[in-house]
Amino acid sequence: MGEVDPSFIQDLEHRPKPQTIEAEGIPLIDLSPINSPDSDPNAVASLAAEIGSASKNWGFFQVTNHGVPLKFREKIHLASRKFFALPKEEKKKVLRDEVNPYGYYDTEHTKNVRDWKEVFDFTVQEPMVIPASHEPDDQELKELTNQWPEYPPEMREACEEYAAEMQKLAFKLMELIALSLGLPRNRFHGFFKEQTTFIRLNYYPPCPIADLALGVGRHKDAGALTILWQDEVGGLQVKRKTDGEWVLVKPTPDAYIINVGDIIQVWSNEEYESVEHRVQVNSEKERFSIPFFFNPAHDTLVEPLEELVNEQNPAKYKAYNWGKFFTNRKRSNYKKLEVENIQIHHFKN
Ligand SMILES: O=C(O)CCC(=O)C(=O)O
Repeated sequence: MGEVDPSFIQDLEHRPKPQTIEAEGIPLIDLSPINSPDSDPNAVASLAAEIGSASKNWGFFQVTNHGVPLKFREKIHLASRKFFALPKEEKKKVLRDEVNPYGYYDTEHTKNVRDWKEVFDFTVQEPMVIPASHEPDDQELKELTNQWPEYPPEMREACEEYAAEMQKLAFKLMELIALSLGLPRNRFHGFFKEQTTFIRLNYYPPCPIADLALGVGRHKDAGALTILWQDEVGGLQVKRKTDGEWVLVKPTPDAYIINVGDIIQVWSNEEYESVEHRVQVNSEKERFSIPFFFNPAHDTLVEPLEELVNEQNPAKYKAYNWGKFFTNRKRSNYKKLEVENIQIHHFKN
């Protein structure tokens, strides 16, 4: 790349620092108590408490012994490598756009600055039903389906198998989060009978202006929960709650990184917090990552759970319609908008 497109350049205050602190403190949590056949209730309770304190103090944690067989992750990672190695014209045969947001894309913007990355998105429950527009009075819905590339031929199978494993892990994590909040284990299940969950394959090519651009600009995840796999290159940075420093999440082999999204922040009435994160790019190495965004049905009215509010702790948010929020947020992925994209703080009481 000779002349770099200025749309990649971050404002001075958002550029990555040359030296980044490694986040020693991000909890590494062993999920074996829920993955053994005769799970001990005391071990599950202390696991839930660990997840609760990580969600409160960091908004992020890593999990090991998560029950996802390695072969599924290896298969999707390999398919992803093969897909992104294809010529642009081939990848663009499954280009995503404002009509169908699933498929390949290389000009995504986060907070109105272009990200140094290429992505391939697919929905987990097909068809995905969402509002046809972000306009509050428009009741029309639309159905979205995936676009699968011809190459590599195993892409669809690899993605679908991996999605099924992620679903299982996501439900287990939501159960632990429910227990950690003193709620019945299956309290969240009803919200995910129908889903707007999707998976993204991220590819970050080496970047000649790694000190000026970001792979993904700072953002919080709008959905309920994210389960992320990152390769050994590293680049994910989390804004530490205690001092606002950007700290690097050191890759842990075979672990998944979990972060609480905005919806859990609202459901928990801010007991847990959705934390800002971003991706630093590398001037020499390419990097791959695979986030799974666990999102409820489009018609979910997101509001603090009634069991968690009372006179002393009144609801901190007004209810909002998830489908409209999601559709509105997606608009800013395609073009540089003149306004800040929609955030949960717009619904604060
Ligand atoms: O690549 C990563 O580590 C994180 C990606 C991410 O935050 C995103 O795709 O929203």
